[in-house]
Amino acid sequence: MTQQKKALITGLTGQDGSYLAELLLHKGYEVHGLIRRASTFNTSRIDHIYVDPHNPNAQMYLHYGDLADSEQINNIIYNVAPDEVYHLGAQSHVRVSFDIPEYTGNVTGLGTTRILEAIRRSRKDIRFYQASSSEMFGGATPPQDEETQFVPRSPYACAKVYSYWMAKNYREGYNMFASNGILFNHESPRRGETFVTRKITRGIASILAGKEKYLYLGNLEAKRDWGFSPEYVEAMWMILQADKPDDFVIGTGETHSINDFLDEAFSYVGLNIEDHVRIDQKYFRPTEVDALMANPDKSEKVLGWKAKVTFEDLVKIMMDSDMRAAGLEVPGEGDEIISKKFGEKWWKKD
Ligand code: NDP
Ligand code: GDR
Repeated sequence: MTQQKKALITGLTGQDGSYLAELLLHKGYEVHGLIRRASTFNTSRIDHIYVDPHNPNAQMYLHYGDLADSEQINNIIYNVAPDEVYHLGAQSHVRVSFDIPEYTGNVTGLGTTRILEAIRRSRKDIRFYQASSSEMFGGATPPQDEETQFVPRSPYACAKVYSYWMAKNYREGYNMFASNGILFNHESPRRGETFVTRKITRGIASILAGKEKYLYLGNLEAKRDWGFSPEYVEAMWMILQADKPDDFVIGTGETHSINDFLDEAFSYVGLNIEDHVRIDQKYFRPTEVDALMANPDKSEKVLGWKAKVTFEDLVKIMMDSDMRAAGLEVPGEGDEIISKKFGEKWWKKD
């Protein structure tokens, strides 16, 4: 019998952390997660998979800590002794990183070094996944791949570039299995409410429910390569199962503007954009990333990973979910896409 694998996830309570935990539990892993103490509950994305540790069936364990606290990180990595560490924890909001650049550098940048150091000091054979980002490409001309130069355009992106290089440095300097997944934007019904896709689908649901009249947004011209989070956490797992540590771009290979997203979402529910969308300067960024589009050829060739959910599918999946949450009747095309493309899906609640 093969031994049960143990994984530690930072950022367990976030969009990706919650799907990844579900995927790893489904694969039979024992899952450990770093969570922050908050004065209100911050576990809504993982409540449905949480089992009280007194229960003999419990396979997921939570550990209080913070990426700014190296002592606790050292303790957790030493005591848990995981086989794999998925480092997803970060101050992940690009616009917010302009307001709190130092904090973002500490958590999104130095947080990675704290984990890498803890691994190096405890057991160097632990496999490490770094949540790198297409934001690192910033001002580089699309399409972007593993060879594209980084041109970071925000404190967040600068912190991620630092983390990317630290992962590579520990791979080369200490022979550690440290890999970067350079993931392009990926969304889902669990996406944080202030990222643009979720803000739009949730905003439209509120308008339909008669709670709001307008949706206030910033730059509608920017283009992104948007995919579906559950598929992207599968890529993270595949990256750590590869024969050797390496860096991989993960994306769909398509790009669309915020305007395209609005068109698709408003037409899905039969509303008029002009009647409901207003521009507010406060959502613009001091420096913008104009266009991102992945060239994901390497991940398809080496990992066998390819996105199934298209841009149009994604909008429908997110609209159905937010309309359901608002107590509205749902068009249902998003639900159909999920069952057609995934059959028996491994994630439960959305
Ligand atoms: P989220 O913002 O949804 O989740 C971030 C997670 O990090 C949360 O669990 C949050 O905890 C945790 N966190 C934040 N600050 C700290 C801290 N100081 N100490 C410990 N934990 C902390 O991000 P996503 O799930 O969308 O993304 C996961 C990772 O992938 C992030 O690193 C992100 O930067 C990166 N990424 C994301 C992409 C995307 O399109 N989603 C694309 C490329 C990279 P809490 O719940 O308490 O706030
Ligand atoms: P991004 O995602 O910055 O790409 O980072 P976000 O959804 O915040 O912005 C995408 C684009 O939409 C424009 N935009 C707005 N954005 C927000 N949040 N709110 C608005 O009202 C609004 N109006 C227009 C932005 O200017 C931008 O061009 C996400 C995060 O998940 C990162 O952690 C991750 O690394 C990258 O994706 C890949």
